[in-house]
Amino acid sequence: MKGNYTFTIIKPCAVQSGHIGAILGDIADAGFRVAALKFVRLNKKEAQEFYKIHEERPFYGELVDFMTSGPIVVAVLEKEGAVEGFRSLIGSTNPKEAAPDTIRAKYAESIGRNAIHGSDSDDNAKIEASFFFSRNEIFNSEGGFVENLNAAQ
Ligand code: IDP
Repeated sequence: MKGNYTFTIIKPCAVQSGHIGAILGDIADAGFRVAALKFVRLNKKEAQEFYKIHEERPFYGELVDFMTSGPIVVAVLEKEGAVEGFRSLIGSTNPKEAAPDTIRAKYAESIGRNAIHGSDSDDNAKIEASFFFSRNEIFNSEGGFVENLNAAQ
């Protein structure tokens, strides 16, 4: 069964360009509820760990440098079929290939500086949300704690 939660990052380029409000507005307009939200800046070790899956890819160093270059907004979002729905909302990795009106088409500068992250599976949504948020920082629609994103799905 497809889950109801996903995880996102508004990346340093979009924060720096003043797009936090517009992007959160697009996310809300698409029917996602914010379950957790934080404004943070990663250090190098944290960025290397978060993107460890891309360690062997040629752009890994560039990605880590970029993701530590300024503050980011991290959030957990709730909607039925959240992971798939959110990937459609943000568009392709390369903004040149992203469908019109997607967040990357609107706010991304390049394939590296592509404005926003969205988890690619329910399992990764849980892992990525847990990287940034503790159990008492993710809320359900009644304001209670979401103990386990997978169990809640
Ligand atoms: P995704 O974010 O759309 O899931 P992935 O292939 O998982 O795309 O790549 C993770 C992130 O790595 C991308 O969002 C982008 O910021 C960066 N990235 C991917 N390909 C390149 C590249 O060719 N050059 C520089 N950065 C890249």
